[in-house]
Amino acid sequence: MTQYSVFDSEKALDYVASLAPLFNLQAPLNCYEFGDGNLNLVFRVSDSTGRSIILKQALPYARCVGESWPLTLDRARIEASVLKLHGVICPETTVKVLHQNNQLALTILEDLGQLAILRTALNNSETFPKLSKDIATHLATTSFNYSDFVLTPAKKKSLVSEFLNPELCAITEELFFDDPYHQHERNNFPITLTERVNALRSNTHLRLEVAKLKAKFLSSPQTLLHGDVHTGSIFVDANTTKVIDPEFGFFGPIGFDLGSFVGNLLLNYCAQQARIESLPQRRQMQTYLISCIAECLLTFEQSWKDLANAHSLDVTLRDPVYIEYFVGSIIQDAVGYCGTELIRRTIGLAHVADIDNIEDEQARLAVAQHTLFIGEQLILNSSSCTSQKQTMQLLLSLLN
Ligand code: SR1
Ligand code: MG
Repeated sequence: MTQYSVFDSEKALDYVASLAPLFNLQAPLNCYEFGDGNLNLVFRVSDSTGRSIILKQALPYARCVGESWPLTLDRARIEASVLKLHGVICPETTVKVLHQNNQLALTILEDLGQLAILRTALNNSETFPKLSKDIATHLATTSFNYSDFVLTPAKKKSLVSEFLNPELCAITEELFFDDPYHQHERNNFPITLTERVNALRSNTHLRLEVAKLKAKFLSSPQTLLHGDVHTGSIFVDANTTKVIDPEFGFFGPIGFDLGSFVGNLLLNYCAQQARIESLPQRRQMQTYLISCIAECLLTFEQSWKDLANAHSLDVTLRDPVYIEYFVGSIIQDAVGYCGTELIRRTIGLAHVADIDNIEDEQARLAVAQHTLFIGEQLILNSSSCTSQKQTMQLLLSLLN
């Protein structure tokens, strides 16, 4: 079976059955599709003993829009390859790839069904003690090891060309940096936000900062990014954190992944205002989210400096003064990208369930106003944030 065709449950089951010994599965097998993401098909195949695996297949179009938005199948190769490279560095926090077939645009992955999707769990007010440290360590360690501090220039250039990923980068370039700041049919916001959106669009300082962030996204191959670290790309329980879904992976600015993650925690923070009625319970959840952000930024900052001071191979970049400067610039970028994530998830094409599932229209609107305000302020003030401490000072001033 080498010619690409879109799988249904039967085809997925047959494919897995043909390789069953590889996954230690015993017949009879059972299969169903349960993907609810924006882009792909996701099947679970389980056996008579209760063992199971996940088969993920890329569709030749964006699932959330339909066949009118064609999309490269090569994203399946990118995703499996990023998982393998990140998995070598951070096996504990990266979902395991069991099998990869680039022609069929499919990947077989370990089943993480015993864990929860972070977005769903946060929306149910669940908290996870290891989450922020795990994600910060994952992002710091993978980004350091695929940066110029470690890779030879030749290896780095060869990897950059392996992970160009132009079509998925174009989605990010447009959805993060173009659409929200212009009139575009893909944008999605209630008419009641029009005045606020127009104010964002006519803010020349904001547009300048967004243009700088886009330019950096386009032209700064600093490391092999995941490219889409939102809370739907993370599985969790009390002891485990696993990152999935890096089909947007490419060599880009290190602060992008960190900013996306923090942005999603902030989206949840704002949404909790309308989700949790009881004031003490809401305060508890929001305090947890802020402490996650603080711990994540601090762990990232310290880990990156420690790694760079101890393990940099490049004779010039390993200068402690440069390392200090460079980590500061990552934090600054992360603050800016975090702001763009808040804005695009509020008024752009791809929203988050945290906000969209708030039933009360007025409450939902108030949350959207809040995320737009925080997003805008983070973008405008990112140049004053070159450390965790400065970033937390800014954030706390915006949230109180
Ligand atoms: C058309 S894809 C929309 C969004 O879903 C993905 O998960 C990315 O976040 C992308 O921006
Ligand atoms: Mg995804």
